[in-house]
Amino acid sequence: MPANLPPDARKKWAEVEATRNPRERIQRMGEFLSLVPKHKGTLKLRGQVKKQMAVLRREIEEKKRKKAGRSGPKLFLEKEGAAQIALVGLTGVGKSSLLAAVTNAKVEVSANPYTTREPVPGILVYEDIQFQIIEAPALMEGAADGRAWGLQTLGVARNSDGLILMVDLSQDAVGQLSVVLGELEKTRILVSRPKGRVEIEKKYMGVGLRIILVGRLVDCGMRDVEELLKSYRMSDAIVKISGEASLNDVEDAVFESTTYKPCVVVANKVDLPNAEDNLQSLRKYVRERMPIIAASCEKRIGLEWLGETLFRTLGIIRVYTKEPNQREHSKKPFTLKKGATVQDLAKSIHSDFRERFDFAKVWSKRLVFSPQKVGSTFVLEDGDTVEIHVK
Ligand SMILES: Nc1nc2c(ncn2[C@@H]2O[C@H](COP(=O)(O)OP(=O)(O)OP(=O)(O)O)[C@@H](O)[C@H]2O)c(=O)[nH]1
Ligand SMILES: [Mg+2]
Repeated sequence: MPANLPPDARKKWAEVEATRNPRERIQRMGEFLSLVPKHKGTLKLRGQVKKQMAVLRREIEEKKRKKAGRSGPKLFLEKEGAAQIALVGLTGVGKSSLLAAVTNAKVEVSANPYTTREPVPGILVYEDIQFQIIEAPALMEGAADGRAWGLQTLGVARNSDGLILMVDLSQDAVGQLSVVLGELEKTRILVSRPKGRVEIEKKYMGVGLRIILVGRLVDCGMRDVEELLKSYRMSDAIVKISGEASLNDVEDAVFESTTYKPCVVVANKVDLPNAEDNLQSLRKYVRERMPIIAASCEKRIGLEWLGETLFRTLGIIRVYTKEPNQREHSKKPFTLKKGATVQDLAKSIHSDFRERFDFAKVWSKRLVFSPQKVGSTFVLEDGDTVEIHVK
């Protein structure tokens, strides 16, 4: 069920959206909350907005501290490489040990709990691409309710392209994973692909509302979607709905509250006693939901699978480009999402390319003849080489 907010609350949310200044945004969010009726149907929504307010407050604090010359914990780290992966788990499971083993990062490994107190990035090289892995300070029960640095860690997770969920096999791994999943769920970070997906891309005034439906609305029609968005004063946006989506999913997208992250589980300390039993229980608990890598950071077991598993789970492809007058393609690939087209590639090379696009030539093992002349809607695959011709 959508939260069914009164019109003045919806109008207020439009004001929140239009406000960039963090302090004013918090103020408007507070005003918004006072207009939201307090019943069960709005519980999740209220929680989500309060969390956003808490994150903004931290951002303000951080800025103040920076001005005063003291450095505090960073909220977000600049993305590097093909994807940013947040490494999360309870304390002592071996997050720093993993970072030290597979990336270039210098981190402190210690048997003392809560050693890592702020996000630490490192680069993992997989074939010809790189993943940025960020060790986030340990999660604990209550993190989503603001305990310790919990919201900061969940913020890092939300901002990432995917997650490594780490557990310690010498302990109750299922229990650890369920705490982590519980905290993620409370902040509406999904770890399994939702049936439907709603993306709202806000546009400038005058563009109008364009709804692209590549799937099915389960409990409403296009009209309802339009009305809902208009009630939030969203009149200029491109809305993409794929799979099976409900009106509630559309409203969630307005608040950008639900997000899906592909996950890989790293079950560490496989060298310790009881690890086999705990691994078996973990496999039963996780089933097909996400891949599990049984590893030992200390004994260097299983770590060689991490790059490939991340690559597969994130669903990315590498595409090489070639200049029309050159023989060799680029050494460094572009990384795109599976299903990306020649046009997506063109866009990521240069914003101009989209309009100036004429045709492309594609070299690929899967084609009977290479190169093949293709149009902008041609779907690319991992390993393809593309030569783009512009008008
Ligand atoms: N036996 C064994 N011990 C490990 C392994 N990996 C890490 N450890 C130990 O586990 C302890 C915690 O490791 P860290 O890497 O600091 O754990 P963390 O998850 O970063 O912990 P915090 O940052 O403190 O939350 C250290 O004493 C490590 O030596 C492993 O594969 N096997
Ligand atoms: Mg650590």
